Amino acid sequence: MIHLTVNGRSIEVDEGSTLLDAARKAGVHVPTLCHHPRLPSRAVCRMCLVEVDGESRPQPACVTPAKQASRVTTDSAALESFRNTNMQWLLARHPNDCMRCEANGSCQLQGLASDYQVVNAFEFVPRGSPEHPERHLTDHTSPSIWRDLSKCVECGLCADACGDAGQRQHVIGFAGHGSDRLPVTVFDQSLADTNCISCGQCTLVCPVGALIEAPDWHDVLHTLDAHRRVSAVQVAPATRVAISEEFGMEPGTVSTGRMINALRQVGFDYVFDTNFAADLTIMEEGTELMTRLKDGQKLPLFTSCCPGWVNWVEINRPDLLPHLSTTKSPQQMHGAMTKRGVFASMLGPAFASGEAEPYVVSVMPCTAKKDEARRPDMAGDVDHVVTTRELAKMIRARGIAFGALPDDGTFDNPLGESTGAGQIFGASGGVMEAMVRTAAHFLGEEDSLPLEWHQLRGVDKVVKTADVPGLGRVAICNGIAAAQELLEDESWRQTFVAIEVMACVGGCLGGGGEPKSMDPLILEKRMKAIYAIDRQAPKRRAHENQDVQKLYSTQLKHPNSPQAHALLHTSFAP
Ligand code: HC1
Ligand code: SF4
Repeated sequence: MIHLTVNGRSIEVDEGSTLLDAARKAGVHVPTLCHHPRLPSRAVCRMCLVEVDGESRPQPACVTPAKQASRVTTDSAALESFRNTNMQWLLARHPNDCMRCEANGSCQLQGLASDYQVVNAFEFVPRGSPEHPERHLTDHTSPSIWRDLSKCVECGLCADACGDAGQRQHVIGFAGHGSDRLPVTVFDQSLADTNCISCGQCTLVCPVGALIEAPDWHDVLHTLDAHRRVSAVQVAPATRVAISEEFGMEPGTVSTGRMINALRQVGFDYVFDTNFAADLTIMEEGTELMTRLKDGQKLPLFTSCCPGWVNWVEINRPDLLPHLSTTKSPQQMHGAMTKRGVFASMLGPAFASGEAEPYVVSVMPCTAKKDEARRPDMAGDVDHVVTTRELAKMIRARGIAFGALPDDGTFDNPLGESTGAGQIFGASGGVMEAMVRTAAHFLGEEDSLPLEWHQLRGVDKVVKTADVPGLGRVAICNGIAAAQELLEDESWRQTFVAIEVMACVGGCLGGGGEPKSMDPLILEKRMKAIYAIDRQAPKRRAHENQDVQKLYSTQLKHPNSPQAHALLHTSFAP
């Protein structure tokens, strides 16, 4: 252990800790703008400079190792004055449009400007460069991610989140020097023309509003206010947990009932559960796996409910497309059932015939779901996708006191009933665990195989595997970097029967549309909550969902039937 003092407070930290870790442990706030607990520190913003006895110059706390018996000062008059001047320089290059910015209220620069009561004394010099007048600072070409480099503070976190420390996509990298330096795409292309997979991890770490999810929430509120169509919303498994964080609750707090009540107050006529369609996905995908096993074809089967992963395959490895399950994702299945299936029939003949259509919105922890909803094969299943962060904005815009709502709302039916299997879709390994539970049933091994598969759980950025008696070996790629690692060795072809890939580490609970968090344990906390919901569920296997079974007996006949294929399956193209 290392013993040191921070502002006179004695503190003990582990070997390898930084001065920033020590300050935080001592309960001392040191400002940062370019630091994120899940990425390497670059020490570029200089906001975290601290004084260390014996050092002639201030040191950046985020990269300076804590040393035995150090005496550290974080709040001297000289440091405060330096930070204030630093902020003035940053603000001199930042547009002053906070009121209209999507990051308003969550922007770290805005927070620091307020903390340091900065009165901007320097002349405003916009970003971009006279040398590169052609450089596009704003880019709205992607259906998932918007960029506005005029707001960039050059922290580099987006480049790291997209690079080797994160998604290994390298879509964003720095170009230019001095005042011209900006994180741009290769050849300064529009995001839609790059190999961006829409995962949104860059938006999770951007401390300002330079990278955000393409905002759809304004359109949703306007559409609801027009009251022209029957409206329905579906909510993803991971959202009911993370939404709590947006309203100051402890990470891992489950807010299912509160969220349902809030969605009704926002103005939706029907509130449904994506988990219902996750159970349905298991019936379709599990049956598809059984058929492929019987035919010995196109194995291993890759899951296809993560649109970031599907994008990656289409862009980088189209040869793998035959291995992707043709089953639509739960979001798209749910949309199809709402627009053209059981819910439309319930609304009456005009809806059943397609003459009238309900307005369908989904709330997802994922930015790539926006792009998925626009895929040509499935366009129209879902009208608008909003992220967990956007849902919080909608709730605030409506003046709803989320924390004061009772946690007692219930989903509408049909399309609202679900099992614990649908819930665990929100965590890395959950889709496979749900599939294994139902495959055991298909194989007549339900009593002999375990319900819980702990080998498949966890948020570490690795490939997880398990041997399932009667089925074979299965794998989980926790994050797109883990998938690339698995594919580097051709043995995956012979080793596995089924492989789950989620593009974001942790699965959907770590999705690019989730609340931004500086808690290093945030993924673990959300994951625990997701498995707790499953443990408490009265039914925990997808095939036990009575409404799903009813759907088969009335409309879809049986899993993978022609009727099911028409509504619940899709195709992929390079
Ligand atoms: Fe997901 Fe899924 S689990 S992809 O992460 O298969 O986004 O939560 O809704 O569609 O169910 C996301 C989450 C989500 C789908 C389901
Ligand atoms: Fe990279 Fe994902 Fe951001 Fe695209 S969305 S730029 S792939 S981190």
